[in-house]
Amino acid sequence: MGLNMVQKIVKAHLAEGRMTPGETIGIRIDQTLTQDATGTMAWLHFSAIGLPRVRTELSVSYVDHNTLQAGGPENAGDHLFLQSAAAKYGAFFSKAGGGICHQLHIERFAVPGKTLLGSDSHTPTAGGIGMLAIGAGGMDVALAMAGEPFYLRMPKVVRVELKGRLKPFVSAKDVILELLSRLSVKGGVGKAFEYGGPGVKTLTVPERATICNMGAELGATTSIFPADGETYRFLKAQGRERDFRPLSADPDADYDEVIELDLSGIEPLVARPHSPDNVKTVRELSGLKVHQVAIGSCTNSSFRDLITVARIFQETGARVHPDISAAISPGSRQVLMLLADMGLYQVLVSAGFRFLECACGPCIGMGFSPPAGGISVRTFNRNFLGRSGTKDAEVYLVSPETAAATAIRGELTDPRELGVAPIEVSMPERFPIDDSMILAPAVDPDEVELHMAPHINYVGHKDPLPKELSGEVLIKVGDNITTDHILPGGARILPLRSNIPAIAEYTFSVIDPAFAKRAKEKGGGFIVGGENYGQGSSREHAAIAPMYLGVKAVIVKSFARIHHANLVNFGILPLTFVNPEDYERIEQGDALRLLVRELSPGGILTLVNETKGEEVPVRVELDARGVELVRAGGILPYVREKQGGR
Ligand code: MIC
Ligand code: SF4
Repeated sequence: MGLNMVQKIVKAHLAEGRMTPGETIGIRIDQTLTQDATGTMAWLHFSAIGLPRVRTELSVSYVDHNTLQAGGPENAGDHLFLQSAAAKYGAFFSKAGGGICHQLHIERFAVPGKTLLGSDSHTPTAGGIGMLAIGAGGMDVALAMAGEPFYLRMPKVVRVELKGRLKPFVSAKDVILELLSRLSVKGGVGKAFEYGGPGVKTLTVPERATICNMGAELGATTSIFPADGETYRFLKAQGRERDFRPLSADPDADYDEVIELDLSGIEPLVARPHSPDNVKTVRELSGLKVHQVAIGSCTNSSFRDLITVARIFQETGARVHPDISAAISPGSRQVLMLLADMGLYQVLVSAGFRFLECACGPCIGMGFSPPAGGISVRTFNRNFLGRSGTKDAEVYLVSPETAAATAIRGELTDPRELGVAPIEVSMPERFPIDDSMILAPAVDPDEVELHMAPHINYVGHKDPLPKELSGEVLIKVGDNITTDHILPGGARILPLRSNIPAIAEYTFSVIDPAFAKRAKEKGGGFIVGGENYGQGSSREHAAIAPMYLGVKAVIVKSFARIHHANLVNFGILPLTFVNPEDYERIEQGDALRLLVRELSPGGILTLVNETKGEEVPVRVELDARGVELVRAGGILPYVREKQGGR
């Protein structure tokens, strides 16, 4: 039997385990990426592990999230720390304003057939070029930089068979929205999506990257496209043809599931508030009055996307509607330079667009927040409650084509209604290449001192697990709780990412502002939740902050992959209800007690609800390694002990 692409790459990198879906495997990591919002912790962890240099083929530390530097020294202080850590420990450093990590990585570093681990949930964007790219928490990335394998459950592999060709004004964003509408934000959990079929060659690398990017919203472990002639042309235009190696599935490869998608049948789609799978056709919602339009983010800020938007304005001769505030944050300076070289920057500026930095910006609530109750149409990947920085804003996710048409009309508009002739964006023979904002590591690491900005306050683990856990249910939440609910982003909170005691104050602040105070008063306790708990961002702060506040165990119906791994890394016991109905039998404020002396992988424990005088069976969601980690109080003491014991 032949192999699919995921199996091929996993097989070539397998350090431990068997490639059976659901089983824990350890894979060797070739490249890592970190970004500033998660990177400060990742590099603090790396420093705590105590190695002199990274052991990967390539590690890149990007600054793209916290670039607002609004009214305080934290952002800039973090940047200096990251720059010094990269220089000292042997990583490349991409300066603030250079671009969004995923866009830059695909342009300048990604290599087909290799593995990439990134401390950001959209790391699978590099699957667009044929990499096995996975998002993880900062600690897992720090360990990969230390040369440790990355542990995950071998995913089921889903083949998405693409047929036909997209109609004019329908694009990659609509493809992934179509999949989200079919499968939901839980539909990809435990799975990798592998794209194949005759439709693949009709999609350019940036379009493939858009699709892989939002595979994260399906909850998927990763997504991947073949590396073919189109990939070669892209790498050649980046001056990187030497990095090309072909990748495709064997003709007789086996899949756990097959989905067919006829590209020609897809129409412009929109995800309504507050979930990326809340999908309707643009036609159905056409006419919705809009306050702002934002174009950018790691999903849709490539040359292909911004040229398309510019051409729509050029062809129509239109300007941004007077009632709309419209902004563009280009994915990289290369994209910006290309627009300028083609005279299209001029077109967009004259049309009335506000140009923001080449960074994540509004996607993570760093600027351009909508007005109160405002409606914002964005080419981004997440529209979770409060993420834009405005608590009651309504965010709609669309393609660049739909965003352009909406900016022109002032209301949600199907781009086909503009009556513009189809737009073809061809790839330049050669992109404008300028790596001057990417700094190489220091030649002599000993010369470099870590710049510890005064606000940095590191907490990396807790005490070893006691024999019994007891305390109150501090909060009970429903299904699909995101890490944006647990630890929000935004201009006020993001600057605190390297200060755990300070950021912990904001735990659950969007849904329950009293949480942190209560947790501290009660000396910690339990969290109870529903399905897919912790979906979304990879931010390990959503585990570290609860750990700091004394959360002992999280009891839910099911976990999202990255958040689950983060809980384990910081010694919080992850439990699931054996009978999902038992969720109804526990309430906030109930006093719980749990004997954890007998902790075994997948074992069943009896949770005593002292308030109700009832008992509820719960499953230990840990493999053998996880049991060790939680017992030790997190992975840091475990790794230190392991290294010392060698
Ligand atoms: C996001 O899109 O939510 C982020 C911000 O990029 C996060 C990382 C973070 O919280 O720093 C992610 O996707 O992992
Ligand atoms: Fe940045 Fe937004 Fe992409 Fe996250 S989803 S990496 S915040 S652009």
